[in-house]
Amino acid sequence: MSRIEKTYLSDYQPPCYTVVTTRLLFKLDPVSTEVTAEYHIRRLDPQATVLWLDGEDLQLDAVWLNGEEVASDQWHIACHRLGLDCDYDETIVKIKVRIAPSRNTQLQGLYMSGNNMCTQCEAEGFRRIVYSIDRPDVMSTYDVSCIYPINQFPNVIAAGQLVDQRALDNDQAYIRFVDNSPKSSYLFALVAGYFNTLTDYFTNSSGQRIDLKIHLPMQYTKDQAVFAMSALKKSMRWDEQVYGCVYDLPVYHIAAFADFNMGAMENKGLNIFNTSALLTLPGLTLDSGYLRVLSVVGHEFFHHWTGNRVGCANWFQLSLKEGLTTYREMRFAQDIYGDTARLDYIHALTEGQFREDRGPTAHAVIPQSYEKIDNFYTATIYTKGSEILRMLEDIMGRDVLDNAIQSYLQRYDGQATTMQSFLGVVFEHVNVDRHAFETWYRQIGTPKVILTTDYDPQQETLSVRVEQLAAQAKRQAVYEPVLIPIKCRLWSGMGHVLRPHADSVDRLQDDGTWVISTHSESQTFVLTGVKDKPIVAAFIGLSAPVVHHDMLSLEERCQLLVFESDPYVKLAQARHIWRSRLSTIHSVWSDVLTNAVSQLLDDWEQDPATTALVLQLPTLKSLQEEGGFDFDMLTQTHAQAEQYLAENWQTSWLQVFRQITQALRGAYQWNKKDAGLRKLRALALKMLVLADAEAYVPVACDLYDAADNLTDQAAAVEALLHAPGTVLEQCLARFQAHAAEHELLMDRWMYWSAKSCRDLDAVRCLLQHQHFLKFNPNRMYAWYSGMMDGNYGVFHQADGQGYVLFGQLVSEIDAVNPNTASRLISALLQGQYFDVQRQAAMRKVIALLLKQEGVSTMLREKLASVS
Ligand code: B3K
Ligand code: ZN
Repeated sequence: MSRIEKTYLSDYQPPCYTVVTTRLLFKLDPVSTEVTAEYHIRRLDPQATVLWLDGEDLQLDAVWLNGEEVASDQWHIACHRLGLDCDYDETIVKIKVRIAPSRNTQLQGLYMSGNNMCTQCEAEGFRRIVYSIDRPDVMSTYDVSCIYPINQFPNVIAAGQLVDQRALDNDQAYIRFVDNSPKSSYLFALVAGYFNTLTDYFTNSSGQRIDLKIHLPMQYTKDQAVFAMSALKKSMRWDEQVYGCVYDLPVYHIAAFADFNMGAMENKGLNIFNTSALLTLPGLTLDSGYLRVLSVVGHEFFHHWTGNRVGCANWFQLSLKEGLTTYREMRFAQDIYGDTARLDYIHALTEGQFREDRGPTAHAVIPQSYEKIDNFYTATIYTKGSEILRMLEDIMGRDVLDNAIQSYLQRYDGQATTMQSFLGVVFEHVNVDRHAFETWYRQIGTPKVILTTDYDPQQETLSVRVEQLAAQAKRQAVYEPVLIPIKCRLWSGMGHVLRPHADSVDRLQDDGTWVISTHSESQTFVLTGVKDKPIVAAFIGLSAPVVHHDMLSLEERCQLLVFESDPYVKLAQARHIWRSRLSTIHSVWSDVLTNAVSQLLDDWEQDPATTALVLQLPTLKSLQEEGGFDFDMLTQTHAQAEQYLAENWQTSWLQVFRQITQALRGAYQWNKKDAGLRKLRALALKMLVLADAEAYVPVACDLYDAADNLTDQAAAVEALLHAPGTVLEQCLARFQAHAAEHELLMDRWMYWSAKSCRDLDAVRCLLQHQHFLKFNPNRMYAWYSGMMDGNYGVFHQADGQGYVLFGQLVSEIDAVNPNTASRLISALLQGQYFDVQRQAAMRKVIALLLKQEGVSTMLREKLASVS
């Protein structure tokens, strides 16, 4: 078994030695690459006499200390560390190792993606390239040389200034890059291969020209990078305008590969992307995919300041760069695409982060310990970290927060720092209860807020009582109140906005919204000047990362569905309605709900995207994993409710379908308006096929045939998932035939194939398919999402065989790539929401996996969270 020690925040010590300069020489060869590192080491702690260097999966060839070779019997290698006696204030340490990129299936360190070579060093991948002080608070300059076979790798790129390049004998070549601004080792990057390069430039606000280059492996045409390039330029301009963050290196490289553990990596001057987060074409990319590319390109660019220039002192501070950068990314997406972009972040919070908080791997935004930090690139660190900051907008206004962020960046430029330093600057700008705000970072779990209101028509006052407690009371014995802004709007029963007196609330706006903020366990606010009995639309825009309850009647909820313009409030109310109706033993439907659905469908043109989201039942997975359902019962009621929704409004769905089809004539364009229309039309088509397959399966097939884009093809396939017979199979076979051209289309095919398996035998069969590539994270996530989005019932079949099959698969993937295995396993960690029989079956598989020889530390840390 691999190493099991934990790292604790309380044990953090600054480094004893630091690295001033790093010189690297690579002799690139996929089978055996020789890496020589020469470090100028400076002692920081005068007491230190042993220099410890991190290393993993390295073959150590030689070590020199101040020019003298150190005999191998003088090396101390233990627990992935090399110790060298080093009683000097300044030392030159040189180390030669060998690594095998072609056998590196973990995709951490230097590895092959097809015939190309690339790196991934965050969080601890640099130590898989060469022995190093691999921690974020050690920052060094980099001088990187490569000797490489020119025919195999015509393009070799590292960050920094290209200072030398020449041909050598024997078809070898030499290249050298110098990066004189110090960076942490996790930001090191190198790529080598045969690339198609899209070039452009950007003139920064100081008038300096920045060359922009997107490098794609040869099988991808440059047009697939055009959208990403424009997104990059938009991000650069936006960051200058909003935060005054100017990019001042002469060149910005992006390279993309099909084998990558996550979306992208912000290596300074040389971002590396997963092709899935960079390439776009209408026939390749869903509408949601375009928004993702815009956001991820922005995110990685914004790291240039929040992360790279101002870094983290240790990995416990991860949210300092990831929460803050996600916040900046969200602002950018909203500014460029429009307010509906916010819904994706809300979804990531309510479906991803809240689920994490309810499960066994719940952790604080600043965790106290970890075994593998790679397990902590989570929704909590990213999304909750971002949402905590976003709250300050509702309390103080966006400008104040923007100024605070700018001051922080100016003050800490060039340093690796902590969340405390950041908050120190923030509190110079904002006047809120610091303790109650900081508790957000320390406390594990989602707060629950209960709102009760009392209207006094004589006094025209509305009392709003706010109570906060832990959402998972059983898991959180002690709950400390946090600072919570609640943004609201009041509606009369006739659909008019009611404005309270401005002095009884904070930040009363023209649109009738206002804010109350609390940091007490319970507090009552009295609003004056409320002229009519109001319906409170609360937590507009999800103004705090909490679950919230109110005492509205079904009728009031339905009124909000119709009156309120904020998509989050609509969605939250719809979700509440579906959830409570699906859990009643009575019929799901009632007159008020029926009327609201009819009205929403009549008024669909007001906001097609939100109408689609509101009229879509929450998924089985999301309902079940919130607790309170008998799974078998839920599966039945869910299907019945959906069927009724389809049949009872068949005429409306048809009308919507026809009108939108009319509106969408013309070639595909990605914009908010068309994307919203396509989203609602997709739902309408699915409903029509559910209502009358015989009549509408041909309509779906026609849409598939006529589609000039993947989004409409997806609408047809998703509708055909509900069709009887073999029509779906035929459609997928056609899709597969042209998907062979592009692995991202093959991922889509895998997603739909997983979704359409009707039993475990079909799943087994798919696992044997030649395109079921266990070493490729994208393919595995595609299969997994297909299972979880559309085949949840087969995965959770009562005899537990789905879990057994899944356990075997995860174990095989773990042997290849622990990162992927550790992400997939989360499906098995939600046993608490299932019946005893299913829980026991999941536990059995977990126990078996834990006992397996060679289980990775990453996977074991996750498995151990439930045992
Ligand atoms: N910083 C990287 C994620 C690295 C994940 C390491 N396991 C991407 C990002 O957040 O921008
Ligand atoms: Zn990031």
